[in-house]
Amino acid sequence: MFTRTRPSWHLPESAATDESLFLRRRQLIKGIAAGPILLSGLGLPGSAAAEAEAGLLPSLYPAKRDPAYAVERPITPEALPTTYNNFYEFGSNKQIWQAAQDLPVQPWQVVIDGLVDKPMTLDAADLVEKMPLEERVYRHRCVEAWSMVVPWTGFPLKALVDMAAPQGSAKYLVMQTFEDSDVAPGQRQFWYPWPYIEGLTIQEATNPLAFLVTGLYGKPVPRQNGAPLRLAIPWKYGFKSVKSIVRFTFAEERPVSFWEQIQAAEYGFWANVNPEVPHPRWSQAMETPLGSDEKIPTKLFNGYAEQVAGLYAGLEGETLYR
Ligand SMILES: Nc1nc2c(c(=O)[nH]1)N[C@H]1C(S)=C(S)[C@@H](COP(=O)(O)O)O[C@H]1N2
Ligand SMILES: [Mo]
Repeated sequence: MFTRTRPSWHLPESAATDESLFLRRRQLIKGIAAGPILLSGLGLPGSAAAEAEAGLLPSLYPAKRDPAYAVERPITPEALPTTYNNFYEFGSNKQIWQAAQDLPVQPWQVVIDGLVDKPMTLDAADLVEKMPLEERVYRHRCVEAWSMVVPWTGFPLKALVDMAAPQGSAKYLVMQTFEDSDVAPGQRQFWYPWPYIEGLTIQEATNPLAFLVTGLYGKPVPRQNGAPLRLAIPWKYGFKSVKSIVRFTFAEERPVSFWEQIQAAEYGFWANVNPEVPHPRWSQAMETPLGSDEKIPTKLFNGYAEQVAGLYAGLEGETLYR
């Protein structure tokens, strides 16, 4: 008889030793981690390597930085966030950046549907060209207790919401990652509930901080970081920032997101960063910036309380911080 043996469900814990050793090693080699050198070592044919380098619409970068979004900590060196990733579609470890180069990003169809007056299907390139691109430096705090500070390029998610014209009954925005197990070997692991989806309330999605990312470090966003279009929702744990989005659906019902389907007791819908609410298996009080072995205090709403705390007034009965 065929029995399904399920692995133990969890995001790998950001555990101290292995992880910080790895991070320091990355820092040591960052001098050689310049894209073209490593890409030429991938055995990609010349044109594929060039396309992998270029990404979507390279002529739009760099975009002007918006000084309203600044972080007092230093920006993480580019070689780290581009070589240390969570992208389970390409594998359940952090070393997936080369595997992700197989993802074709052009053309890339985006569907906007559900409870909207203007459902549409359009190419990501056409969408991005319509939108007001700017650069913002944001903090990013993974639920595993590592963090980074990166300059994303993109546009407010609100611009997409406004374009779609949601109906009064729409309460949630659901975002879905591509599905293609030919290029994404992780999606052959049938025990995961593919496709990856995430959701926000419409109020969250239209908060000025909610950002749709098209670029990183003044260039098109690399595939391993969620090309050609990913979310950056800096006051929530990193798993809410869904990558490589193909569908935006406006819904009345709250979605059950990817990680919540896997382990609801550990990864909830709200997932707001709070140093005082531990993960069931580890503390969230401190975080390790990528590239360092120091631990720094985590901030309520990841440092964005002033902009977002008001979104949760009256919701104190909910599990807001997991
Ligand atoms: N589709 C998809 N989106 C995803 C993930 C994923 O595995 N698949 N991982 C999430 C997690 S846990 C984090 S911390 C961030 C990591 O983004 P980065 O690799 O650009 O740092 O992406 C989030 N978005
Ligand atoms: Mo994460």
